[in-house]
Amino acid sequence: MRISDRLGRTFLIVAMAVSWAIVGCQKVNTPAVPPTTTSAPQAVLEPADEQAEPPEQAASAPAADTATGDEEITGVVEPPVGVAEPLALDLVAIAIELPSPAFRGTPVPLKEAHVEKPLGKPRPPFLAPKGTVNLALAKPVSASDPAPPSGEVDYVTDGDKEASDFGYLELRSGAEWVQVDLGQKATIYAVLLWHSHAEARVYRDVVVLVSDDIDFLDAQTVFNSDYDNTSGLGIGADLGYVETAEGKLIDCKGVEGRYVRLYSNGSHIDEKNHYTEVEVFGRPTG
Ligand SMILES: [Ca+2]
Ligand SMILES: [Ca+2]
Repeated sequence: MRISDRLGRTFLIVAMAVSWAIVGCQKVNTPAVPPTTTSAPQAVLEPADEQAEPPEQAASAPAADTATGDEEITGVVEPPVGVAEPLALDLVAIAIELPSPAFRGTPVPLKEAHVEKPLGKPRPPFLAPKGTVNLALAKPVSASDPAPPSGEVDYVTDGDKEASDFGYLELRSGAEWVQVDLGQKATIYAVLLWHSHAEARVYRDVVVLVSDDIDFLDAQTVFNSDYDNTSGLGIGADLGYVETAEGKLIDCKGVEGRYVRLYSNGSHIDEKNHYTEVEVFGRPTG
């Protein structure tokens, strides 16, 4: 018994010594950790500080960009953060020349579904990087209708946007399109289009695509109001709109492409398709 007691006490003493030694090691090791852990976060924080700059830019940009949202800014700021800073600061309102209004007010057609409520006031300025211009002016236009009943395809990019019975291109009934060749690949920030704004029409199944392929085998959709996929180009989530002298401005968020194709499928008044003018605001892609 005594021998076992002694053995037990000896074991306890040894065990305590070992545990103290372990604790001691931990206490020694513990202070050794902070220098490495404190130096590591500093290394992480430095780039984090740099990354914290964009929110400041974004916080200042929306103040002047209440209408178009942050998306186009983030879409523009693709290059490294340091390079993006001057670009973000160079956002300016694109220069839009509107035609004369052909009627007063913007009556919403009855029984036409999925149409946005008119803003009731002038459209706010649209911001895009400095140097953004209408690349579609005087550029060649083609159409799905080989023999348009009225007008010429050139009318779509001739710069004349006035409401006139003779100023627009008319395409046959059904889902038809016009296509603008910008001549080179471009970064596109907005498409501005006028069908016929002589009266408050709502054109149906308006779909706008951008592509590098002249046949649009691979294209990006920038607008689609064909909510029930009548034209077979996919279900569109965008609302239809009432045609006015302001035209329809589509935020393209910096999509890249050389060709812009615009579909329509008549209006709530008749089956005809009209195009008075199409403008494509962008910059040639460097
Ligand atoms: Ca025109
Ligand atoms: Ca439809």
